Amino acid sequence: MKLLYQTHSPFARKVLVFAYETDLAKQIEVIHHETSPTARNEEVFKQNPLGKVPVLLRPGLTPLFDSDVICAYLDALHGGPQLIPPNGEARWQALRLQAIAQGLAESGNAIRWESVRRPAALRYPALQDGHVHKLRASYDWLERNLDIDSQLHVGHIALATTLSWIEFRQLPSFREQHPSLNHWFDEFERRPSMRKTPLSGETRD
Ligand SMILES: N[C@@H](CCC(=O)N[C@@H](CS)C(=O)NCC(=O)O)C(=O)O
Repeated sequence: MKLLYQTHSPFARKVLVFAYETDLAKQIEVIHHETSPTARNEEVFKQNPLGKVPVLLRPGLTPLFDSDVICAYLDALHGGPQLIPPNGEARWQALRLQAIAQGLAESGNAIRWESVRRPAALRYPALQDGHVHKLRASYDWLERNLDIDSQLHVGHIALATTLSWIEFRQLPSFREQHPSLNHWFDEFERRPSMRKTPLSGETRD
């Protein structure tokens, strides 16, 4: 399999960390692509009409996107413990945490558009403020609700890769007043799957 990837994408890294955690990474060739809505990447558009990474290319089968779908597919390929719990309340907790992580990455990206990516004359401070508020509210929510003691699941992977990217991009920090979240994240970053997938590079718009 091939993974259309980006070394500075939290969504792409989520898939690769998931692949390491499920021992599938050795079956995946990682191919870096730069993507931006203002800089069309033909190779990515050929596989995903949204022009976004990650995309998983499977021999003889259709391409898969986005990161949620690819993780669900990978979870069906390995023989270890499921990282997306198949049923019960554990399933909804894992998927809900994944949803928060996805939303954090999307809001972080919106903040970057309003602070560094969009030309200065086109920025809208109220929109940036609104997304900063979502980050701060989510950090508070995570401090109260993160299931730090449950078995590893997709939500943990999505959250750790997103928080790592938030620090990498120097977005509003989760470090202040969230001791439990901090401790959990620092521990998670020590996992080999995280160490093997460092973030690097700059967005090209
Ligand atoms: N919901 C998607 C989001 C993917 C995404 O936004 N990828 C970014 C890289 S971080 C991208 O390729 N953006 C290009 C664009 O928006 O045109 C997922 O979870 O995979």
